[in-house]
Amino acid sequence: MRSTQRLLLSVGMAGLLLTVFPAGLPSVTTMARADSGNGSGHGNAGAHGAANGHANAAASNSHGATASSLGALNAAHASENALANASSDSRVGRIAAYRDAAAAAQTAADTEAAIGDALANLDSDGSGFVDSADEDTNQDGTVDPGEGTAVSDAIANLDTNADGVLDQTDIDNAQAAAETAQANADAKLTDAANKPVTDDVVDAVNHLLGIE
Ligand SMILES: [Ca+2]
Ligand SMILES: [Ca+2]
Repeated sequence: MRSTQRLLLSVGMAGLLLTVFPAGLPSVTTMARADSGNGSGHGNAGAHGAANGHANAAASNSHGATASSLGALNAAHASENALANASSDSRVGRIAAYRDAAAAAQTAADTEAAIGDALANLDSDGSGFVDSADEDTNQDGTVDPGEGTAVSDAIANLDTNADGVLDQTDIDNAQAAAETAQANADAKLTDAANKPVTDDVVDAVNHLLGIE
């Protein structure tokens, strides 16, 4: 849905640009670069300035951070294409690196939560941990065909130390991994920013990048 919003915004900007440049529609990449430049600059005149101002106002209204407080992070307005292809040294490239790191952090947090869910829901024999014995989900002494696949899948996907058991050690490992991944994402965002990264700024950038 966020991608759709960004696409609609891009289409709207393209329409405005088209009225100014009827001879040719600027490429998406050109628009993104212009957008990026506007993020750290002032006073762009004409249709582009109006379009960007509108986008910034929308971000500000719904997420508390002003375009000014975002500073260079206004480049998060960049198109998907620009994010995917930007040089890693560029502002948009650094923001793309943050987006990737944030996604990894979310995956790590999801893994930690999934291990907790497995311990809460898949411990069929009440041992306090999940292992192959829990595949006999009704504990009748027989693992029937199709029985216990949730258990075996969980062990296959979530066993952080590959000992065949899901237990507190796996939660601890996953928590540490999630914290490391989040710290990495935080560092990437700081690296992309040129102003203080407040919670409102994080929210606004995440909104622009489709991260929730
Ligand atoms: Ca068990
Ligand atoms: Ca384990």
